[in-house]
Amino acid sequence: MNDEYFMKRALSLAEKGMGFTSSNPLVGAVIVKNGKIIAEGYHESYGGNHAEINALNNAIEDVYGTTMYVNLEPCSHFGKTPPCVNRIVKSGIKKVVVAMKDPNPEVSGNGIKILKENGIEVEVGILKKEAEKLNEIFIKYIITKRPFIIMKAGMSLDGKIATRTGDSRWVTDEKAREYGHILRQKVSAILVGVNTVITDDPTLNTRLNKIECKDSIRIVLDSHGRTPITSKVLNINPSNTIIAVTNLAADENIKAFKEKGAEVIITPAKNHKVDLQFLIEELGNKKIDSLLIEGGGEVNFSFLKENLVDKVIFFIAPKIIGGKDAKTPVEGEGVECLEDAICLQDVKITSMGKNIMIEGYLK
Ligand code: AOF
Ligand code: ZN
Repeated sequence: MNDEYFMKRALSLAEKGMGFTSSNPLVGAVIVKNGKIIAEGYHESYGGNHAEINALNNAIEDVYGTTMYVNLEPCSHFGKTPPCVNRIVKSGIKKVVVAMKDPNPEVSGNGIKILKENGIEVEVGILKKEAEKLNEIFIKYIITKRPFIIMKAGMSLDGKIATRTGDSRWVTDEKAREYGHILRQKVSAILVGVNTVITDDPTLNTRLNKIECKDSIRIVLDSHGRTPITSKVLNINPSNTIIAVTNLAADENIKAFKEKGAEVIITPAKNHKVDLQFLIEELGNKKIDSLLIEGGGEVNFSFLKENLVDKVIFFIAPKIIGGKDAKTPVEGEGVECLEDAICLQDVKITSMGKNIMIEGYLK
């Protein structure tokens, strides 16, 4: 059993907090004595104990002289809880192995510095890449105060998200759809266009069998305030819904949305549409650290055009739908030349049941 083994354990503990810690990071910690884990802990929910404190509290033996593995640099600031480094120093832990430095400007190296000043050996960088991936949302949000934006789409082999008549249930298979719900669990908010609400009337809730679910905030892009008053987003848990309109929307519609219990964000109109930059900034101010864009094609293209997307996840099903009028995942006007095509980086391809998942990042 080596450093990587124990850090892997810290990372998988961290993952258990997924969906419950935002806008804070996912953090796990293990304490090792003579090659054996004697304590584990993770950050379970926003505002709660940090992982290091939970691990120390859970120790079944004296932690004096032991090594702690934690996927994020221990904090050095007074936030909602006192600094973890104080507790670590007091506990007599001899060595701390950290996967990555904390990007939070309030910590950013200071935690490591304090540990070292107190004679604790610190090693940084074990499974750094994995740790950064696990906390990609936190890293973007803590630095920019803007949400990490994931665009998700499921399409047929010939690139359609529905038939020409609009039949879209289901293009991808069950496994891919279940992964879609894991993504919903991971983010603070899910965004769709008003046309999706009008045609599909989705609930946009999270449905997972094995784990406890939380429902993300639902955001409808609705420039002219056309969301039907009878729609599910306005009638099932409406306080979890934000309707983003422009100042072109009728006052009585805005009033009706609010009376239903939804929140309304009014943005300036940009070419008769919601000003996405304005909206994203507003969502960041509301501590929404992550957003899953669930299309359609016009909405997807608008986000890409504005350079707002951080990560793209597409599922491809081995089915051929055909039809020049069948919708595709990215519409709008598209790019003119191939050299202007939006290219993904760090691409990962995974088989999922009969489907393929392709994910990658945008600069
Ligand atoms: C967490 N959980 O396990 C660790 C964190 O506002 P606070 O006091 O909860 O502090 C949040 C900051 O603490 C967070 O941005 C990160 O920099 C640091 N570490 N946070 O929520 C944890 N270890
Ligand atoms: Zn802490």
